[in-house]
Amino acid sequence: MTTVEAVQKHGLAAGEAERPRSSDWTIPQAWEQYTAVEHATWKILYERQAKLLAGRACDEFIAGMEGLPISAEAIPDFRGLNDVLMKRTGWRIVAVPGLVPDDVFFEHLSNRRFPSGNFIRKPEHLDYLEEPDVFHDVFGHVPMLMNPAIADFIQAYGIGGLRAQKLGELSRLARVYWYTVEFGLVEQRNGLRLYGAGIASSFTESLFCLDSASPNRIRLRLERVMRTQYRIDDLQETYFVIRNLDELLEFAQIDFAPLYELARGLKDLNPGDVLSTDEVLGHGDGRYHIARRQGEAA
Ligand code: HBI
Ligand code: FE
Repeated sequence: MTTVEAVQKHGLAAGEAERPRSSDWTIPQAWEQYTAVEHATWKILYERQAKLLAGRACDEFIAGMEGLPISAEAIPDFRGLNDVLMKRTGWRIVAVPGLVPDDVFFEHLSNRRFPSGNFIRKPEHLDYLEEPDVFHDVFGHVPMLMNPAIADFIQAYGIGGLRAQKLGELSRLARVYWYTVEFGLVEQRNGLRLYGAGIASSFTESLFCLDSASPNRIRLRLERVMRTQYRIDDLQETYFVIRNLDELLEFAQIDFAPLYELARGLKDLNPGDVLSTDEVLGHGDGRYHIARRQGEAA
């Protein structure tokens, strides 16, 4: 989602009151200023998700979590996370007030800096996110940044994002990020596992993406994903599945320009579309989104 879309959709962005003075939008995490209520919110979210992710998140996600100084007890201090992360993959986390403009986001990623919201959601909105907060960004994204393949892929996305902006192809590239880094599934020896941060940080979606009969699960092909619109305000209708995380590493080497060209000649797809050319691992019955649409029509 672009910042403009987010602001149009949700009204004033959460960080609006304290727009940063620095051009890269970074602010201090100000770890000392988190309140007891904020640490308690983290604890509720952490304990709920940690339990759920055993047997659902991929091995690399679990290994990443175990390697980090991250626990239920408190919102992590970025300084401690960065000591470990820097040594492992050369990434570090920088604090931002919420969504940042696309070019600022890409500039950070292309330099192996991951922007993380420094605030945490309100306890009365545990499952509602207006903008990425510290739980989504740190719990969802940082374990995977411990993995070399994802680490390189996200940096390549940053570099590719700056290029895609110039080509006017940002929406197509953003779909690749959405259906991998945010909502990706991967095949592992014990079955399908989640690795996307949008799923890993969501109670409802970490169940839905693997256990529900509703969504489609389709083998990921780059040119297919680039054509596929996504929803930012609800569970996904389709998840795209990779064979292993090294597949993402291959994408980091590919020149996307010819793929954009190809996709431009074809029409965009709706989130729930299934094509005859798809390798379908599971054709969803769509019951969840059908019910939603009936509810809206009533
Ligand atoms: N800013 N903090 C933050 N986090 C995001 O995930 C993010 C962003 N700005 C732009 C953006 N994502 C997307 O619009 C791009 O990936 C296209
Ligand atoms: Fe995210």
